[in-house]
Amino acid sequence: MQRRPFLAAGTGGLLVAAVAPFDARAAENGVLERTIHAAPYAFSPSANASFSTLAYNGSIPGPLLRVVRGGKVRVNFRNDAGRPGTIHWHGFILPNDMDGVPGITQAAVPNGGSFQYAFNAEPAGTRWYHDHDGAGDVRGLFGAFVVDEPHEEHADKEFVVVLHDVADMKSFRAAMQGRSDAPMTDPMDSAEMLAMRPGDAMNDEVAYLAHCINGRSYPSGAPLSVNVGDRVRLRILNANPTETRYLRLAGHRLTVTHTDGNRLEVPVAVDALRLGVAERLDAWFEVRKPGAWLLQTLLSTPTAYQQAVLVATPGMEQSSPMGVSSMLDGIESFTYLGAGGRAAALPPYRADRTAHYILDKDPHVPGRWTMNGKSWPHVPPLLVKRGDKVEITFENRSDMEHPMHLHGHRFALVSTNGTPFARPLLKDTALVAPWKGTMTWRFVADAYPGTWLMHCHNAVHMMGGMMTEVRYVA
Ligand SMILES: [Cu+2]
Repeated sequence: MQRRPFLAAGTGGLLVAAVAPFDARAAENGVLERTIHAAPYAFSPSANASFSTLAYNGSIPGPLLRVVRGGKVRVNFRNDAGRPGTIHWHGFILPNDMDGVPGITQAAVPNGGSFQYAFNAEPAGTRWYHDHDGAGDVRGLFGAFVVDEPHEEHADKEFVVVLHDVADMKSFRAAMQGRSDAPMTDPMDSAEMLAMRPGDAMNDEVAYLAHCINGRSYPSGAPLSVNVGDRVRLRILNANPTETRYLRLAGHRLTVTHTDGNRLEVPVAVDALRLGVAERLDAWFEVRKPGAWLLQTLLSTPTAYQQAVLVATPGMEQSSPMGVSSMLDGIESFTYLGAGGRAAALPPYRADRTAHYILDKDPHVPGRWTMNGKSWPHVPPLLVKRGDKVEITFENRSDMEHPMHLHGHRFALVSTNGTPFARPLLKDTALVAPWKGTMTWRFVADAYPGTWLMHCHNAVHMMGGMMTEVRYVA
């Protein structure tokens, strides 16, 4: 009998179907062999727009990679992008020398060069891959990567939804120097806008020339075709290099089951998703009647309509779709606390290593971003021994949020802004709120030994120095 466990979230129930243990036989013959070729590309998200940029295999996003958990991944990376490059496998737990960080885990692959990536696909979930050398990913060098759990609950339809925007590289460079004049485009009543204070200089925003879902600007792009009765799974990735995104599906609530590809203990139903840079959410909905609805991000810009895709039942593709308001007022958005639930206190934890990072911008050098007052490569690495229990806290003194990312591990997000969670979220990237926002991670250093980057995934902040290492020592 078909179970409908995700729907239980709306009524506060528990997940009905347990995940069956991993069946090694299912992955026995799972081998993913691909060539990923980085090269210049004329990107055309709609009929009247074309941008000279970079892409993997002639598409933005790059090809969707998919393999069953435990399967072997062999990627032949060929670089003809006209610049050095590497591929980072975001959210994967893999040997350090496969992590794709130039100058740390491998030499950058020069233009005309190649590199073989080989690792086992672990863990299951919605993951992605992107360039990690300079602003290659900002230009378009990224793609989604789904690692399937063999016995996960069945979806009638499943769509990968990649949010991305074409950056105005001139404004990107200006933002890097702290002298951009690009406006904020978050919803007017979003946490991002509400964090603005009088006199706050908006000199680190990037301007975006086109807004896309799966490489198309609405109304270009094929509808997501669904049938009445379908339970639909969306695997959503925010590949925008600097901006948090809010996403809604008109006429529907969305039930979030996974954060960064990792299953929530209890799914949570919301009106709007919120994804920081590089975050992923898996969200489900059920099609209850024929119709046409927009799946759309919320932006306060005249071109906001572009970041949408039609979801339609057969025969409804031409009808005028239901849309959404660009305001967040009165609706329920996804939050870490909403998914994790409030606890009275954190469970005791005997950390072998603790680290506290104050995130800020350098008051003296425009465009320089700091961790404990220092910028990459001068932030001291966090040294851990294999097996150490680690606790990391962040405190954000700046006026912008920071999507902090740890390579090669998953951490438990156990509290934000002083509130401990009843059910910690398993993640690889999480947003620290501005103006004294705080966040605590816990994890065991039981990944592959090596040097793992930990950095803000906002490309402007990362390239401006908000980056350090978690380094395994003997
Ligand atoms: Cu940041």
